[in-house]
Amino acid sequence: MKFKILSILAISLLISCNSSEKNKENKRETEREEILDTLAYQPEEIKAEMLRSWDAYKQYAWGYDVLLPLSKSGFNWYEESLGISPFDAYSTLAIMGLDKETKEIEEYALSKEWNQDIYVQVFEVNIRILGGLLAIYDDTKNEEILKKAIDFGNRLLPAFDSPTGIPYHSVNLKTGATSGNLGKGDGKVVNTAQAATYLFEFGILSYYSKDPKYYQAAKKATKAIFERKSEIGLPGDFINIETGEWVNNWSYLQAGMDSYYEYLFKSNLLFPDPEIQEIWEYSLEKINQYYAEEYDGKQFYACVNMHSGEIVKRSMSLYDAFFPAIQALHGDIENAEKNMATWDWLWNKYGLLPTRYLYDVDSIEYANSELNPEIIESAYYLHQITGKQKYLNMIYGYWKDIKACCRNEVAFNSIEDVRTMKEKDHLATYFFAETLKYFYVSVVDKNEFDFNNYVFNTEAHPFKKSNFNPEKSKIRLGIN
Ligand code: DMJ
Repeated sequence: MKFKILSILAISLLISCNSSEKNKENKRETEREEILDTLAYQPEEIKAEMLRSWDAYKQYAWGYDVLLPLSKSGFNWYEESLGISPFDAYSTLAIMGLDKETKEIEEYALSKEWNQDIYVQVFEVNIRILGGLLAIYDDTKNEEILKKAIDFGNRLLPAFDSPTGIPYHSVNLKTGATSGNLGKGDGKVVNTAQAATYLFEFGILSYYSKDPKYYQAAKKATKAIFERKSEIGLPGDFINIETGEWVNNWSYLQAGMDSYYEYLFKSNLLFPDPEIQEIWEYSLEKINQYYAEEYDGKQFYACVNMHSGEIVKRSMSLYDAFFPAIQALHGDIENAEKNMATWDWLWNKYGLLPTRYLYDVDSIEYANSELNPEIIESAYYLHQITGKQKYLNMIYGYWKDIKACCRNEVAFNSIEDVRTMKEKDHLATYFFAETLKYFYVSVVDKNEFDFNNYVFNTEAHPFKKSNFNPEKSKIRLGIN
């Protein structure tokens, strides 16, 4: 009897906890609906916040890679600074028409020498520094900047000199020596995103330098991943670049694989390549067949075994929130909207996205949140493509929440734990490149920035489609 009473008590406690959780979520949503009018922001506000944060970087961290906004100091990724933040900030400042600041960065980029005796992560510097340099060139057409981009690209190329054509994890900018020693396993292992997120920047570099070698190296690496797909057509998540063998057999959309898929699609928008187009179509079909699942009435994209397709983990990392944008641009509005609804639900549950959440057990795996842009990016694409006000409303809500939890005396900071909103002394470089850019272009007039005219790299550096002539692309990139 005692046991029965205890069980009833436990069950009712569980029900009441669940329903109070649900009530909390519903309340947040209702609140958001009710105060939407007061949430709308103007582009000037984002511009002012960009300037304020940029000034803080200049004042406290100039010369360093990133700003530490709480201790008001700077931090470097490696033993020597690469000075990354300015490369990421340029294209956002340019869209905002902040000419004095962009001129300063252009001069800074011209003064930069890359002959540094340090090993840098090929993936990260490609999307941020090479992507940033190319965005400066695209905007200014300053040939000296193009020379800097070519010089930087040439310093990355030795990394691709491997038995498979997949780049080593890192390369020494001065000597061209490669090192896999920051990777997993035996030190020659990279994840799929590190292996094959180069088509876009290397394609632009080939186009402007008129030398196909960059695009061809990127394409070889991409095909090396695709050709090693499993018997059911899925790539794995970690590969040995020398043997070409998978060292892990999971497959997913999350960080570690995300931008491999992103570039299969996006590079075609600038440089149509039938081979890559075919790989993308094939891969999308597999994503929908194996990763996608409806769970508890929502659309999720799970981690699966690359050989059997069986679900191995039901999780979502905030990076995979980029995917509704891709689905929408590809034309799969139905799945894009379902997927976006899931991300918005998770944001509303915590008031920010945790880095990783396990949706089957309703639990956070990694609770930090680093001002990442992906959910804003997807809401922006969906608003542009469907014209539905609800997506702009989501963006208004995200801005309100970020201001409430992350705005500090000098700029913005990351969060250690979304459950407590404990602050973290870090401002990632992509906050300048992506997060503030997406907030800005979501509300700015079409005359100032027209979504339809641009394709963004994975770091949100925008490239004008009309700058790239398809016929010239074929010759300059060596596309058959
Ligand atoms: C960015 O550096 C890039 O978008 C990258 O592809 C993964 N995500 C981070 C920001 O979250």
